[in-house]
Amino acid sequence: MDEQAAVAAALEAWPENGCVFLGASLPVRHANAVGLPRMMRVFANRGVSGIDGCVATAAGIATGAGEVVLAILGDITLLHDLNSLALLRSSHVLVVVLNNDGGRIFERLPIATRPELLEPWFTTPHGMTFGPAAQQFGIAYESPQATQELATVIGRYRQSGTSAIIELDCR
Ligand SMILES: Cc1ncc(C[n+]2csc(CCOP(=O)(O)OP(=O)(O)O)c2C)c(N)n1
Repeated sequence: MDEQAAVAAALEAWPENGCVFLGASLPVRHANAVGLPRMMRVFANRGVSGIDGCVATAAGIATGAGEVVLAILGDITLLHDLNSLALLRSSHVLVVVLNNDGGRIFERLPIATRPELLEPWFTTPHGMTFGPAAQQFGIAYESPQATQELATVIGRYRQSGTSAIIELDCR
């Protein structure tokens, strides 16, 4: 699935004044590129360096606001804070993970001219998907194949009061 189209569809499925957490790296840039379809409360982290603690932050926002948060994250960002999935049993967060198998922002940066360094030290592909992690933490899991299906899934979990990991194959 195209990442930017996925971010646009996820935001389009979100209500006026809803809470959105945008992960560092490409998710926040995609959202900046496509824009918000309506007014929303948008959050992002710098943290120690950007991709750390993003699941915990989204859970904190959900708890503080007392409502569901849409969190759009990269796969490395989600892996970096995987243990915080335990918080999603009591905080209502819909994690949309753009799984492009690594930190693909680096393919757009000057380091991309050094292929011998790029993959082992920057993109760090891992080959993992998130169904088993969702199962381990007792969180619902969905893997919609198209943007229309993504919107339907988001709509369903927005009403449900339960958290979910919604994984998109962006490889
Ligand atoms: C704590 C921390 N460690 C390392 C980095 C360096 N870093 C910036 S982007 C990135 C990759 C993020 O990958 P992913 O979340 O999959 O997003 P994508 O680049 O594919 O959008 C890394 C490791 C960082 N920002 N923060």
